[in-house]
Amino acid sequence: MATGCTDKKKASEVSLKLDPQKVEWFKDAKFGMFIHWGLYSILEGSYNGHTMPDKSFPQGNSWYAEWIKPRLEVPDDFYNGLVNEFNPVKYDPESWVREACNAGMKYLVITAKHHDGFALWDSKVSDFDIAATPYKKDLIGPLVKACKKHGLKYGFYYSHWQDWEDPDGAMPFWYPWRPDEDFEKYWQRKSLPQVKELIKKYDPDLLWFDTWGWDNHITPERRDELIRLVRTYSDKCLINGRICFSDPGDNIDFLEMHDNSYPKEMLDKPWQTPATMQNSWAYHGKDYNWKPATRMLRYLVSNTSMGGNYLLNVGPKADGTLPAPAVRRLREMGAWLGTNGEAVYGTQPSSLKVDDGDVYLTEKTDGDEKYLYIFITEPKSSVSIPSVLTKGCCALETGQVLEMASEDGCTEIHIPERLFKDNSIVVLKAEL
Ligand code: JFZ
Repeated sequence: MATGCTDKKKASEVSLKLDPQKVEWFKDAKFGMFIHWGLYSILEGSYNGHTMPDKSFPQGNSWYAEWIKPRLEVPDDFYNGLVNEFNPVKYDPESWVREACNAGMKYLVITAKHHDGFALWDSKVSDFDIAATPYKKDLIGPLVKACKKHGLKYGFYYSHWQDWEDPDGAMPFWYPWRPDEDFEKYWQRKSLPQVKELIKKYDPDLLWFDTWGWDNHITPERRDELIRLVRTYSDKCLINGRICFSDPGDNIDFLEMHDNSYPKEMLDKPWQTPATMQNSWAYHGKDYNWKPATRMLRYLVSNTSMGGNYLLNVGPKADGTLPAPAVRRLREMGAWLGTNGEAVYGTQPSSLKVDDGDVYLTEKTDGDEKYLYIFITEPKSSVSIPSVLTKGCCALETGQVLEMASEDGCTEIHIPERLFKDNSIVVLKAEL
């Protein structure tokens, strides 16, 4: 089997830039699964009678359950002691991968280590890892195996900057600033070696690094040191822009939007939006703010129409099961993509523009044929396309031919009311 993991190259042979061909799979993938899972999953967003967000703590106003330790001021001993409780006996990585594939997702990104510093694999450079739990067994390896079996690309979120367990790792902004020479110790002792472990052990298709703001320890020099490390051991692994939020440089492979944020225009690099189904990334037992599947499909379609991907998060419970509301939404989205995926995968943004915020377009070339796909997200009786569509237009799901009329270089497509009766996004297909 082809592997991207390479033997150590000489420093002089390492190019910081990856061959753009290696990003093609990412551009065609459109839809991926993000997984936030770790010790914080045990607490489910609550500690000691307090539930996030809780404004009685100076920094408690956040839904992000993976941030519970600093935000609800959970003592180090208590939090780090959760290693003695983490025991995901119901973990079945193949069922996760099956849900991802059935949802129409083409890649998966899991938190190998989040800000709390806990590693989901048996790390040789830290004892704060899965090997210290009652479960003991590696969580990453079996997931990678299931991804390979089902043809899903896979990558790891790795918190290279924040590490709340390591005495020299970066802390949230309201803590005393970590002197740079201390941070350097963490960087050399844990951060770089763990990234190397992840690549050599699991050969990931991408790495998802995380920084924000402007003032942090990840300088362009450290950014390049990390990129060099990744390129030294892998000739396929993609790197996201948040490796150095303030200055990603020219050698990253794709841009990461802010959480749940959707650009209004095209970007000159491949990109994706990381997004939540609830407010929290990690499982939060009292976050009932589940987004409807149709809304999430609309985000997916909107990003696709602008050439971007949608990385949708699930937060598994500490026992290893996926929350029921997440599973139902994944299946609904997968059902829609099952009949409409032709308009999503392998498509490009269209050069045509429609002046209607509820309509999105993609295009696809298939041999000599060129198709236009029209996504209609709110009920309407017609849509006007700024092109003459002489070859006809139909509803993608049923093949029903729609009436249309051309005038002044535009085509008005008539849409039967019945098409909107089941409340999902309607896709039309036209030949250009
Ligand atoms: C980060 C993490 O802190 C969070 O826990 C989660 O993993 C998410 C996917 O990424 O959150 C961020 C990072 C950057 C910004 C906002 C939230 N930002 O730049 O605005």
